[in-house]
Amino acid sequence: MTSTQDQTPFYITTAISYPNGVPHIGHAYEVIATDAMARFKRLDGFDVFFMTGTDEHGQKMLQTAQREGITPRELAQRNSDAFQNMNDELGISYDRFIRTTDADHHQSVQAIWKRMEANGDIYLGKYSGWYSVRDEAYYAEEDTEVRDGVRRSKETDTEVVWTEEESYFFRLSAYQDRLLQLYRDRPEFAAPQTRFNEVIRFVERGLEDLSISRTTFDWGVPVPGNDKHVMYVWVDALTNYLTGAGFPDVDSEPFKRYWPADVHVIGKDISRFHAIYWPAFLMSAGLELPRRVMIHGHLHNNGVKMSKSLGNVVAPSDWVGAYGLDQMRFFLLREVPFGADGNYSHEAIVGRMNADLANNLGNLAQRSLSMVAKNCGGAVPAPGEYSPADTALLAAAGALLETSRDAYSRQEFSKALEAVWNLLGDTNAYFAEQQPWVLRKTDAARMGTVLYVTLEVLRQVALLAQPVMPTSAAALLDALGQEEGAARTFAAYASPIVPGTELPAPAPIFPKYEEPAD
Ligand code: ME8
Repeated sequence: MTSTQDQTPFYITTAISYPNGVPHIGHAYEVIATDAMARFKRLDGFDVFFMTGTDEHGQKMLQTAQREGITPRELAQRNSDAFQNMNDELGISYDRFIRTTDADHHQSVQAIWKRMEANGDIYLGKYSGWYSVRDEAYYAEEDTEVRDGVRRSKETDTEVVWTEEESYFFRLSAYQDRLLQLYRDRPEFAAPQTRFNEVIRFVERGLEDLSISRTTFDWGVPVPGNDKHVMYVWVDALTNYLTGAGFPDVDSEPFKRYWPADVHVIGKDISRFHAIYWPAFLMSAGLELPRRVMIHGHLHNNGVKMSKSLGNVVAPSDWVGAYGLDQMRFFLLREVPFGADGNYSHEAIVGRMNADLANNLGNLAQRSLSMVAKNCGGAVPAPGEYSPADTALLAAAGALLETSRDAYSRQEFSKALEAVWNLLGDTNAYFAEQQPWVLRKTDAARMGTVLYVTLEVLRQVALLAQPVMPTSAAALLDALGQEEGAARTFAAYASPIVPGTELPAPAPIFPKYEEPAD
């Protein structure tokens, strides 16, 4: 067993959610995708540090708390717990759940501020402009419009209010050239390309200095040396990624090991903050930039945006209850190409559960394992000489680890799963063609070979399914007699299933979805 120190580090994060409400399926989508990536890398021998959490300061939190008649700290505590519970219910393998009210984060935010200030990038001025509390973002006048007597951001449709106050500014305008140079030098810095292009166009239009403090409320981290001001919530929020790695102690082991982050996984509405502001702050602070910002799309309910007023917001736990956790994880990552906007409906979920999981995988496993139980003494049969069909199928399965690595390296989860399920389609065709149930009477040795090949493909499929469906894949690996530990990592991918391995009595892993009786 290699020690962690010998492994290549891999630091991955989600956005940190505003705990001004309870989590919905969009939040679940982001953590599930990031969790699949983290699990894939762990299985592939990396020393993974995976962080998620909650973004607890700012005006939006304050306003929601005031509406509810509680303190922002109480609101943050209540809903941050709800987010953490969601993570636990979804089997998210996070290493740290960070809260921006954590003491070490407070220090970290003040330290990045001081570094930016020491670099001459922060000055005191007066802010007047349009602020959206919902987005915690400023908009230029031309990016707003008045409809029904309310001025709104054209981009996000949220209400903006005229704000005038003394404020510290970050010299974002000075970073335009350096940012454009970064985008040219590192075409992988943000993905997918269409969303990266939007970021590049935005920077090309020119950047204004950014107001980074507020004086009208105090729910935030005080500005060092002037506690009339609290920091703009996005300076505070983005810095969570550094805090997790041990900043401000840049000489600490965790920092040297995990910074810069490998991937920040975020949604499309916050690409500007991550691909423009964040690298500019880090350049100013003299810190390395993250390697990649992966921007996913948003999920829509039957084609309609989720919103509280429409009452179509789905709670993640409802799906876990209705469909099962692994089924839900599979659906989310298989159905929608990561990066695109996605749609979900009961029919689409049931379709995937029945076709991909119950039929293509569950049924194949059940049929082959029951035949082994009945006809091979409950142990993996020994293969004879391979036919061209056996060799072709085993070669195709053997190549899937590389295909998956390649797809995961770009967070193309649906592509990785599509490749595995195409292979399952071929394996089902192979099983039907070879007719092991006929061979049982005519050529028992050949039946053994066909079952062996099928079990070996299932073993490789189960290994690759683990990041997406940890519990079901583990059940399948149990059924295939694979011990926990090394045999379940990708290092074991090319070590075929051992003839003679005793198998437990098979039990169905992916039942068909039945509509509940009224
Ligand atoms: O933006 N589908 O927090 P947040 C998919 N605190 N993803 C969705 C979604 C949907 N329908 N709705 C939201 C914030 N998300 C900030 C982040 S990071 C330093 C600070 C995603 O709670 C959204 O795109 O509004 C974001 O990535 C995440 O959920 C948290 O959103």
